[in-house]
Amino acid sequence: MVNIVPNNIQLEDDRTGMTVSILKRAFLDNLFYVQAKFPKIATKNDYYMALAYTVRDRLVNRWLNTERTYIEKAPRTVVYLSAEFLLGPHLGNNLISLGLYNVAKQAIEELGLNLADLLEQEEEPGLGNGGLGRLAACYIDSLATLEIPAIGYGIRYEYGIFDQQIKDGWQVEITDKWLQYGNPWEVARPEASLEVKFGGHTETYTDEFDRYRVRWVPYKVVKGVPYDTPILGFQANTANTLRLWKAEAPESFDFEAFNKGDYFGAVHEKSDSENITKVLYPNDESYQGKQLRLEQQYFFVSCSLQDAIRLMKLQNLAPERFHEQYAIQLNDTHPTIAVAALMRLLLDEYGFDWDRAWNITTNTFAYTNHTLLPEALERWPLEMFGNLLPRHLEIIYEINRRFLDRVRIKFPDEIDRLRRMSIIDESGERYIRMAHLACIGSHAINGVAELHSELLKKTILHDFYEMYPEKFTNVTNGVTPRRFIVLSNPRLANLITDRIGDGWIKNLDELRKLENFIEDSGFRQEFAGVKRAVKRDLAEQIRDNYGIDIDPDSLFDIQAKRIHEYKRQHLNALHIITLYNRLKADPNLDITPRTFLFGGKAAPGYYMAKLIIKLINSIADVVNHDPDIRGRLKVVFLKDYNVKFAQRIYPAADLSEQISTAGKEASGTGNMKFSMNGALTIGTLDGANIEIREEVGAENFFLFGLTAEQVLALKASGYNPRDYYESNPELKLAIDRLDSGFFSRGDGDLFRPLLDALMYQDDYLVLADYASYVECQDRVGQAYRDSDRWTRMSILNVDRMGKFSSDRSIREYLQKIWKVPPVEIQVPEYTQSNG
Ligand code: T68
Repeated sequence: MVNIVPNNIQLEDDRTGMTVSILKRAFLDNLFYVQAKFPKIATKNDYYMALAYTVRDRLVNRWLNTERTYIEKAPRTVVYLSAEFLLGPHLGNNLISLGLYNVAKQAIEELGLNLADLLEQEEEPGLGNGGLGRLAACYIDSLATLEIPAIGYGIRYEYGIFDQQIKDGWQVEITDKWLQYGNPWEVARPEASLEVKFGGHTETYTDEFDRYRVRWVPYKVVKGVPYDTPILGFQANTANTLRLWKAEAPESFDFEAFNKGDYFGAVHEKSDSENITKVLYPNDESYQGKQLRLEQQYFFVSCSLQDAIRLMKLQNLAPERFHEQYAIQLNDTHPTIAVAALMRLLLDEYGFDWDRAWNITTNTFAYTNHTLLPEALERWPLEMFGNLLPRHLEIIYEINRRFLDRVRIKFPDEIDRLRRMSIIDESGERYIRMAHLACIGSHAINGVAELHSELLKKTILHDFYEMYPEKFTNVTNGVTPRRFIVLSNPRLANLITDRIGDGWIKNLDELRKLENFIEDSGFRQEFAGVKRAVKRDLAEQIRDNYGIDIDPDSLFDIQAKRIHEYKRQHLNALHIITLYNRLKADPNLDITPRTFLFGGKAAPGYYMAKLIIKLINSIADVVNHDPDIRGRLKVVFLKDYNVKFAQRIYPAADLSEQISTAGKEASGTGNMKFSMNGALTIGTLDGANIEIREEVGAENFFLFGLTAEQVLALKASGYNPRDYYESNPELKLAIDRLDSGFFSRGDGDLFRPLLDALMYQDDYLVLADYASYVECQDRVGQAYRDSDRWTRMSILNVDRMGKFSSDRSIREYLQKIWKVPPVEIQVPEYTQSNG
């Protein structure tokens, strides 16, 4: 057992003190001793750092007691393996978890500063692309809040998702130097570094028991250095650890090269090693077979598995209990090499026989799929894979051989099935199919919304479903109400708490109590007042940052998410053009004033997505400056959409755009965050939209578009987008205006690639859904005019969002897959914790 404090020395009690005066003293103390600044010369960032350290000091006791409890009690633990954690800023969240927000606000104000200013200083760790990485962040929040022993393992990218600037309407990418002023929330643990092997070859030998064994002789070794961040539960003593790995060169390797006198070679090798965790790949939903990406994946997976086994040693547990000790979730296929990596450790390092190793492995892993898009499915060229991970390739061959034997038994004489299900794709150049390895090596496979899980079984994983029906399940995504209501929308949170108490924050189903207030006009007025106030704040920020005046009383119609053709930002754009065209045709037309806000990044190599950004900005240029419009339509593309900004956007929305082609969006999570903050959704029957509509009621949801089934049927029957263009005059005019260069200063070629894709291909059925979308938007515009009715619908959206708390999702994972019980953490005062 670890003594936190030697018997004869007491730590300063102030570190746990939570009063205004203690916080002020601690803040000034940290400014002086840690930042080494006195107030007169301190920058805003110094003040932010001083407050961050003050808050961190107040969670360390929980963190260490959690760690100590886990070492002593060795409870079964969830391991969340994810190449991405899109955390967002820590300070505000930690203040809320500790119940310190208001005290800190007062302390900071009494020192003549402003808490909002300091919160604004934090550079967020953008260690993810979008929904998948943000989901991982919500899940570790819920795991801690539910007091579940859990570890998140991932990669400490030096550069996270790029910063987006807009120049002349186009996206420009800037590197994200999130670490440049230091990160007060992480603790480096170089003493716990591990080594990861790459390349080389394998050898066989016989061990002392005369058994045939394999040894991997690598070409190079890279060091993994862990950086730990505490993940505090809301009003809980549990503070779990997010452990992110940074790649460095091992000293021994430098040394060899130095001895050969090759100084530059040695330094070069060092920077080569560090490259592994240099930068996050900025592609969501599309896969490129880059070797460095595979190196990233294997690097963090190898570190994490070794670390988990090391922790078991500390707990005096033998590795054959690995699957009893850990439930490891694979967040998409990115960490799936873990299946082969754990097999290798058990076979080669611990000498287990195959069947025992395989039993442990398959009982350990579970796999979450996040997409049906074929271009996103990971496959590694076999040769590259074999060069980098020769032993893992051998193991994968053996997994595959045994697996195909079983398929042959279950489905005799089905050669084509074997070909389809093999881990090795041999249709042309040979590839390793990671989703197949994940399905074979896991005991559970889930999609992230009902429809998505059904489609997985019917389409891309159909053969695996027939092979192992019992493995398949659904866990609909959820989001944390701590960050996405309490922190991001304090006015709404206070109003809710004022009426129903604060139990809803940990038990979101309690929001249903709001229904009792729906006939209370005072409540409805207050509720509408909250929305207006939040919209006014955002309008002010947009005026300051963009010099664009938007009307807070207009309908805020918002689409904020990664830019992708399947998400159909261009369908939204066609609607804006349509409204514009109507006003040009009849400037006195009585329409509902609207502000269209867009936010989102395009993958740097995705030309069409970048053209969509240019399209939105080009439309904005024309619409915002046309005197005929008289300010009734405004369009703003908000640059550099990230978690911090998302927190300002969701609360201000009246209308949430969830308009993906049915069957393409696995779940969506932004849809939940908007709705929780009282936005109504205009959406297709896709992903979690279906379940949101079920919960809030069809009458409180604006539905349009083809269903997933109709999409397939239309495509099968020979879809011709041109027919829709020819037969719909409003659509024709919108497209013709784009084609004529009306929105691009006469340059008719600018949007040609986009228009050609729509007119001749239209993979995502934009033209087929246009009429239904515009008709639905007309209903939205009408509904908004009855503001009391709108407010009622908005309240009911908040009221009925309980299902979409990530706490519910985590409970489902626990019950269906992980089977990990909670562990209560006792937090004694420092002075009592000597024993
Ligand atoms: C998203 N996927 C789904 N992928 O699109 C979304 N992909 O429907 C779902 O709600 C969310 O996952 C959570 O389940 C992604 O965000 C990626 O970001 C990604 C990143 C790298 C490679 C492939």
